[in-house]
Amino acid sequence: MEGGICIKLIHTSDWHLGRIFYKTHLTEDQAYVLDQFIDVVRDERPDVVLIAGDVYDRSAPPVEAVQLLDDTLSRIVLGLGIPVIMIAGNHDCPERLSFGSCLMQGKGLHIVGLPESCSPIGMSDEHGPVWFTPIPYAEPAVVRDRLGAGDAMDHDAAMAAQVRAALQATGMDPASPGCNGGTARGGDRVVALAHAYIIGGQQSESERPLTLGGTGAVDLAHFAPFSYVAMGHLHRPQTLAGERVRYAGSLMKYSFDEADHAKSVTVADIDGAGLASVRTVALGSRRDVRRIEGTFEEVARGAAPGVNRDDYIMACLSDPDPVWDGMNRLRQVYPNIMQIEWSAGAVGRDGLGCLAGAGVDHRNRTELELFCEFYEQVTGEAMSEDEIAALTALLEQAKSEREAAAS
Ligand SMILES: [Mn+2]
Repeated sequence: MEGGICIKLIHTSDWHLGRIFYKTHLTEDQAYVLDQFIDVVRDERPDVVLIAGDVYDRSAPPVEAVQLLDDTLSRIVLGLGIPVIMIAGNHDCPERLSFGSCLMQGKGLHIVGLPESCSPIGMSDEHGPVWFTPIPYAEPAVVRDRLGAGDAMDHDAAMAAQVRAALQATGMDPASPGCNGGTARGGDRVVALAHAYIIGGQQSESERPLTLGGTGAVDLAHFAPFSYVAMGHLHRPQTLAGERVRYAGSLMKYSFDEADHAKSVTVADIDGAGLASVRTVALGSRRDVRRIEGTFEEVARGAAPGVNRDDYIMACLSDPDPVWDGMNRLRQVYPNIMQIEWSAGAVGRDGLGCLAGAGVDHRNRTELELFCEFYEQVTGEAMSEDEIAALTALLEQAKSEREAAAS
């Protein structure tokens, strides 16, 4: 498509549609933020919207999440007439995400799930062409298999192979001129979308590690050929390599360690020389995710006027003594309290003696009672009936084994 004086893009990622946060479905919260996102797209009128992976939270997302994505993409692509390029992240199932992608690209929706589908999408402004090259998340074994990259033994080597394939597909790799019918020439601007953990990036608790035992990190240097890299995976918005390599951050806060994040959408202009200038537009939330600190008494006084009591709350309590049934009592004040955390006062001072209640009559209590109380102290939640049944069976078994050993 023909653009104006320079290419303008909107970059977002890590929507995690269908996410469940402490047993609460977030679809309504996500729909609330996506309404704002569509308003931003309508106001900014970018040439293209880039979604850099983790579109869904799970490989088989719930029906409501699929409907929300369908509705959101339709409003942008059909309603506003703005094309969208979307890649798979590590939470997405690449085959499911890219269902119908050949059919939809004619309408301006480009979905790329698998690493071999990295054909560039061409646009242009008055300075010439700009190529958008999708680099979806893929396990090293998948890259070895599908790109024939036998040396891709870890995420870093796999990313090197994926970037190589992406450049070859644009026709820009000098080692393979004209490969795959790509028509880009040296000097053309190329924008990449990728989903990876780049060394040096700041992590958050709600990101699923890419490997067990390792970091799955990749080197920033792989992205040197690109004018701008629209990254997904890290949930804190952040920039690496000047403004050229950027994580847009997640749609909302998905863990309590993100309480201080300001979630946003990234708007980038790519000028004729291929230099990106970046700004952000803030995204608000229906309910904030935040921590409250203090004693039980203080927290139980409730929200200050004008502060949303429906926010998702973690209460960090500093009481020196245990508080019974704290979760249920605080839920009267904050209906969406998710967790209670005890600061050093309650747990650290006297250690387990403090946890076991008043510590005077624990000999009169059953093992089951003691464990249930311990569980609730530590987790902030009562044990479920199933858990109590399982524990009862376990205690019975231990008891009969003790008796058998003694006889
Ligand atoms: Mn993610």
